[in-house]
Order: sequence, then C-alpha cells, then structure tokens
Amino acid sequence: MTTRQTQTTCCYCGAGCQLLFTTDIEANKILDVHPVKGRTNDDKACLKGWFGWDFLNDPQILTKRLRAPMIRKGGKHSPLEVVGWDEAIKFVADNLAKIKAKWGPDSIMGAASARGPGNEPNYLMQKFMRACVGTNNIDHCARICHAASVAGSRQTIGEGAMSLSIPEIEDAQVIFNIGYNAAASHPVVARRIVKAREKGAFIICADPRITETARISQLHLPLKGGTNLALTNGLAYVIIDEGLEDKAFIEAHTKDYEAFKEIVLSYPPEKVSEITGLRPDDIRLAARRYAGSRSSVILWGMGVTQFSQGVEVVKSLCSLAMLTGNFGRPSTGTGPVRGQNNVQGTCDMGVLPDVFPGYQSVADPEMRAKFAKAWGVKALPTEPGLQLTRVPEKVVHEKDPAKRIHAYYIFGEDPAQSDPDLAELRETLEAIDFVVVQDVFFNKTALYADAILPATSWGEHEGVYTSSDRGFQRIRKVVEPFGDIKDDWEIICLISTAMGYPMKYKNTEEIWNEMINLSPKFAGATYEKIERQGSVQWPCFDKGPADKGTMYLHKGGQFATPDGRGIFKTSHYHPPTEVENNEFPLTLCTVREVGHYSARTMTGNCRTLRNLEDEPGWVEMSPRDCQALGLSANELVRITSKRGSVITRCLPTERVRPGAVYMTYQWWIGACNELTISSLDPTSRTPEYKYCAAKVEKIEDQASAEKEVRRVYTDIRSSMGIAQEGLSA
Ligand SMILES: Nc1nc2c(c(=O)[nH]1)N[C@H]1C(S)=C(S)[C@@H](COP(=O)(O)OP(=O)(O)OC[C@H]3O[C@@H](n4cnc5c(=O)[nH]c(N)nc54)[C@H](O)[C@@H]3O)O[C@H]1N2
Ligand SMILES: Nc1nc2c(c(=O)[nH]1)N[C@H]1C(S)=C(S)[C@@H](COP(=O)(O)OP(=O)(O)OC[C@H]3O[C@@H](n4cnc5c(=O)[nH]c(N)nc54)[C@H](O)[C@@H]3O)O[C@H]1N2
Ligand code: SF4
Ligand SMILES: [Mo]
Repeated sequence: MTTRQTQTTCCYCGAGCQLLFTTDIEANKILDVHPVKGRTNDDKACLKGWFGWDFLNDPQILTKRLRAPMIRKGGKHSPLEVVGWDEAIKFVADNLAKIKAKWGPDSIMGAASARGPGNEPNYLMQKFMRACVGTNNIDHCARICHAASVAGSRQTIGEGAMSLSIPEIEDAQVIFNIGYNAAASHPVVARRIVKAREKGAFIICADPRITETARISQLHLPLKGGTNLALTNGLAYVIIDEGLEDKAFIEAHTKDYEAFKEIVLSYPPEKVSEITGLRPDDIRLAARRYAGSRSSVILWGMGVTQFSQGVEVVKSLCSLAMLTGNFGRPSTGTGPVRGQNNVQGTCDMGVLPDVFPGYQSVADPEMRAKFAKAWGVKALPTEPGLQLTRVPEKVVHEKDPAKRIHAYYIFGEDPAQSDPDLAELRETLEAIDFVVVQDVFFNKTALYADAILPATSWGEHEGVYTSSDRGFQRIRKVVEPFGDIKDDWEIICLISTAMGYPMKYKNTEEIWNEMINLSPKFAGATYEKIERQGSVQWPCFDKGPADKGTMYLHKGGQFATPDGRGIFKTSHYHPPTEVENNEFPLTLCTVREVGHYSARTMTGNCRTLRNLEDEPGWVEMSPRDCQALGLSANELVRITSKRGSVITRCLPTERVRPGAVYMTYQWWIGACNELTISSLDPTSRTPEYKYCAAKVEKIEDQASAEKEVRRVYTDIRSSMGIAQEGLSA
C-alpha cells in the first residue's frame, strides 16, 4: 500500500481549519484525518472536520453524487436523461443563447457558490455572466446571510469584512456577542471565546436563547427576538449619557456624530427595557463594560442580519465601536463572523450584483473600462444586477414578460431548501423557462432543473478558500474523482466557449493570477505566498515577501471610506414584519445545529454525522409552551405559518423563552423554510428568517404520523432515483 498525506482546508464553516488526510493511493481511499496547526485553528477541529468527509465515499444515505450530465431533452416535464458532456454543454449554451437573444442579457440570473468550489470557479462564473452573457445578475448565498453586514459595514467603516482576526478574539478584554451562536456554527471560533473568558474577558451575550456563549457569559441579555436595534441604540444612549464615549477618537476619525446622537438619545434604558424585556440596569452594565475597555470586540451573526432591519443594526454596531474608539488596534473591532467556508471568498470574487472582484464598483466607469479591457470585450453592463432573493418577484410577480427572469443558472446552491417561503420558490423554479443546476449532489433544486452538470467536490479539486477573517488558504486534491464529472471551472469555460466567448485555462493558479492582477487588495497574495505562509489575509497589495497581509483593519483609526473617516449611522427601531397574533400565537426563529450543515447534502451523507440527528428534525420549545399544548419530548407535532405546514419532533428545552420556538433549516420533512417569510431588508435584501408567526399543534395519531414521515422521505428519495429507504432505525 502506498500512502500520501495531503493538507487541506475544511469545507464547512468559515473558521478555515487545517486538516491532514492520509490516503491509500492505489485504493483511492481516505485512511485517516486529523487537524493540524493552522493560523485560525491551532491544531483543533470540530466534529465536522473529523467526520465530515465521508460523503466523498458516496454512501447515498440522504442523496446521491451526480456522476454524469443529465438533460430534459423533451422539454420541461420530460424525464432527465443521462448524456455526454458535448451534448449537455451544447444544450445549456444553446438554450441560454436563445433566451439571451429573445429577452436580453438581464433575463438570465446566475447564482454561484460559497461552498466547495473555491474562489477560482466563482471568479469565472461572474466573468461569464458579465463578459459573455452581459449582465450583472450574479449573486450567491451571502445575500441570505451576511449581506446586511457587508452593506452596513461598508456604509459606516468602508469595509464589509471582519476587522479583526479569529486568533485575536482570545485576547479581547470584553466580548459583546450578539445574535451569534459560535458553539454550533463555528466551534473552533467558540474555543477562542472560551479562552478569552479563561484569560479574564468579560462576556456579554445578547441572544433570546441560552446558548453556550450565554452560559459562559457574565452578562446574558435574553432580549425579545427582533429588538436588536432598540438594544444597540440603548447602549449608545448610556455611553453618551454617562460620558463614556471616546471624544478624541470621534473628533479625529469620524463624522456625522451629531445626527447619530440625536437618534440614540431617544432610547433611555427604561424605554429600551419595555421593547426588549431586559432590565434597565443590565443595559447600563453592558454599556459601561463595553465602553470601559480598549480591547472590546463585537461578534455578530445571523441573529443580527436575518431581519428586515438587519443593515440598520449592523450600522449601529459599527457606530458603537467608533463611539468607544474600539478600532485599529489588536484584539478590538467588529466581527461579522462569515458563515460558509468560502462566503468571504465568493464576495471577494465579485459574485455580487454591484461589484467586480476586489470590491470594485460596477457603477464606476474606470473599473468597467479596466475589466472590459482585461476580459477583451467592448463594454460591460453598467447597471447593478438582481439580488437572488428577488428572483421570485421577477418571475411569479412580474406581469411583463420582457422584464422577467427566463433562465436561472444555479451553481452550488440549493434554493429549494435554503430560500424562504419554499412554496413560492418552487412556483418560481417551475415558471422559469430554463434552469441549470451545477452541483456535486442531487439536491432539492435539481428536481426542477432542465440540465444538471456534475462537478468534482471539495477533496477532489485544487484551489483557494477565504476564511471568515479574510484569510486565503489552499485546498488540495485528496482523492481522485470518479464518474463522468468535471471541475467547476472547466464546466464554466466550456459553456462560455460554446456561447462564443472563449475561456481557456491550464489550472486554478492561472485563473487566480488573472484575478489578483485585477484586484489591488489581493494583488500580493500569490499561490506561492499562500503556500509559504499557510494563510494570507487581505489586503495584501505587494507580491514581495515583505507584504505578509493584514491581521486587522483600520489601523490607527484610518477607515476604508473615501476620506478615511468613519461615518456614524443608526436609525429608529421597528418590529419585524409579521408578529404573533391570535391565529399564530408563537414566533418562529430558524437557526443551526452543530452536526449538520446548511442544505445537508454533505453532512447528511456522512455516516457518523447522520447518526446524530435525522429527519424530520425538531422544534425547540419552552417546557411551559409544551405543557400548555400537552406535548412531550420526541413526539411528532405539526407546525404551521401563513405560508405552509410541516411535521417535526418536539424538543422541550429550558434554553428558549416561552412564546418563541426554534427550528433548524437542514431537514427535508421538517423543512422550516416552508414556513418562513420572504420579507426582505430594503437595502441588503436579506430575508427575515429569524422571525415569523406560527402555531404548533398536537398530533393525536402518532403511529400514522410516523408512517407519513417515512412515506414522504421515501418518495422524495425515489424522485431523485434512490431506491432504498433512508431513515435510520
Ligand atoms: N430558515 C433558514 N434558512 C436559511 C438560513 C437560516 O438561518 N434559516 N440561513 C441561510 C444562510 S446563512 C445560508 S448561507 C444559506 C445556505 O444555503 P445553500 O448555499 O443553498 O446551502 P449549502 O448546503 O451550503 O450548499 C449549496 C449546494 O452546494 C453544493 N456544493 C457543495 N460543494 C460544491 C462544489 O464543489 N461544486 C458544486 N458545483 N456544488 C457544490 C451542495 O451539494 C449544495 O447543493 O441558507 C440560508 N437558509
Ligand atoms: N453546524 C453548522 N455550522 C454552520 C452552519 C450550519 O448549517 N451548521 N451554517 C453556516 C452558516 S451559512 C452561517 S451564516 C453561520 C451562522 O451562524 P450564527 O450566526 O451563529 O447563526 P444562527 O444559529 O442562525 O443564529 C445565531 C443566533 O441568533 C439568535 N437570535 C435569534 N433572534 C435574535 C434576535 O432577535 N436578536 C439576537 N441578538 N439574537 C437572535 C439565535 O437564538 C441564535 O443563537 O453558521 C455556519 N456554520
Ligand atoms: S470549526 Fe468549521 S472549519 Fe473547523 S472543523 Fe468545524 S466545520 Fe470545519
Ligand atoms: Mo450563511
């Protein structure tokens, strides 16, 4: 047996852990994996790092790997047929070209991937949409995730990414953790929070639930869901009222302080207490503690961004950090901890409707000219494109066919599982003339595809991911792919070439070099430097060895805004769009669990992880609400909102407040997105996944309900061509 050792970056969350694989080369099998020292993870990994690679063996527990291209030759409702690559590429290129000719470039939408593919195919995907199709309609899951962080941070401090690095968290003196559950989402980041606590940091945790961070915090603020902005304005009120603001920093490095002050001065703790349900003295204590250290860090996640007021909360968080001078030194600043393994990277690559790679605006004629010249086209589209959460609006709600989306090229996303209000999303996918799915697994969205293009997975290809804290790190091939499949970048090149815009590259490094040479912020981060250092954090301007990259942003209070000054911003609080009422007396919030990941095509196909949790998922409820409904642990319940109804299991827990229930979004049967609302933040267009009205009902006939769960599961799997029943015993 000949063995090989390969180091790569984990494919799940943005913590960017380094893993060392040992493979049997002849058998093409993984023998062992363990975490090794990396910049962000030391030598640690969570259970997904240890056990999350089994999907590479294709055990077909949940779904199956795509092994050959498939198309619907006979039109929309004809069966999917396996074809060769030449036929599949021609089919996709011809259909896209036809739609472009008839309805124009803006009738085509592209969604790219924050997951396995890495930065290089994403760079090519936006290049394809812009230079070949001729539209800025390109987006990805950041839209339904941290888009509010990007928008809110750019409007205040000029840069949308984490200002500090993951390792710096452990030396903070105060951590204000708001709407972020690191123990489930980024376990290896959670470890830094625990270490900070051990080193004496004061931890404030604002979360309606008793999360692990709340448990180890000295001050838990269990605010009512949807009231973040009242709290953050209230904290600023106390800081100003008690004279704790950093006057010198405000004077030297910021502007628009007076307008900010005017708004927050109408949020005294007593008023904030009425809105949030928090004690006024706890609000005061949080403000004093946060303002009282020179190393205060704010960490936030989806409990901030997935609201129709997400951008406003992000602006107010950045303003709190400016107000107290907490920027520009080690172990301080703002931490929107990006979720997916490469969501920071997919933003970096310009897979957004308003920016080219390196955050260069499509509205800027100079930038357009630069990219048009490099890409060999006469001109590039001038108008920012469509955000992916607006696709339903531009299909089922658009009366004028000339303004509709007619084709949707979905590369490495599963909107039929992860977007809000799934009934509307399915109606949308059915109404679109031509849907392309390019994925590694047969996912829920693939059921609506007119063409399916199978790609190599993480572990089977090379490239670069960007960790949550702006760190470029290599991914490497661990095993050889099998089946009639291709690398994502190669598939995009073939389609583009077939549509008359030739793209040809030798390897991912060649793509990377084209990208960094067009993006000043990344220009110095060559493969060679990434290999040598292990990780390069942008900005990294110069290719020489002296520029090692940037650990923290805004050094010395110099912000990334045009004049270098931070801009204070906040606004008034308003409640979420759909609040509890007589018919739907509970509030539904949707979150994460540690063992399964997003649409679950990958973790659902790993034997060890599947054994932790299985369909139909569960709903966390307070024991008081369970008692009122006569429910006990594990029984099947029906949960319903205005938009849909699903079956799941009851999970009573003291960790949640009465009146609020929580589900995770990985389940097919207990699919919480049948219930969620597609109400969007007006700026970032991020959905309000964290709040809608719902009711829970007891199911008297449990035996029939159990049978129904099995039947539905078997049916979905058989529609994907998997014969055996999949549910664990
Ligand atoms: N209710 C509710 N819904 C939510 C959320 C919530 O909190 N509540 N969170 C939202 C958030 S923050 C996010 S980021 C989204 C995530 O939602 P998605 O991005 O849709 O989900 P993922 O499971 O990350 O993966 C998408 C697809 O990428 C495929 N894939 C993986 N690697 C590769 C590869 O190398 N090549 C190709 N071609 N495909 C690949 C996977 O098989 C999968 O089908 O979900 C959102 N949905
Ligand atoms: N195991 C696992 N890890 C993951 C993922 C996964 O699916 N599984 N997904 C990845 C992705 S895509 C992302 S974006 C990250 C997200 O990671 P997180 O940001 O941690 O995401 P969530 O668990 O959705 O929500 C965080 C917290 O917000 C709280 N919350 C809800 N409403 C409010 C509110 O009104 N105010 C406040 N202050 N808090 C509120 C919830 O109780 C929850 O504890 O995780 C990544 N990591
Ligand atoms: S913390 Fe994130 S990157 Fe690290 S092993 Fe777990 S899932 Fe992978
Ligand atoms: Mo996310």
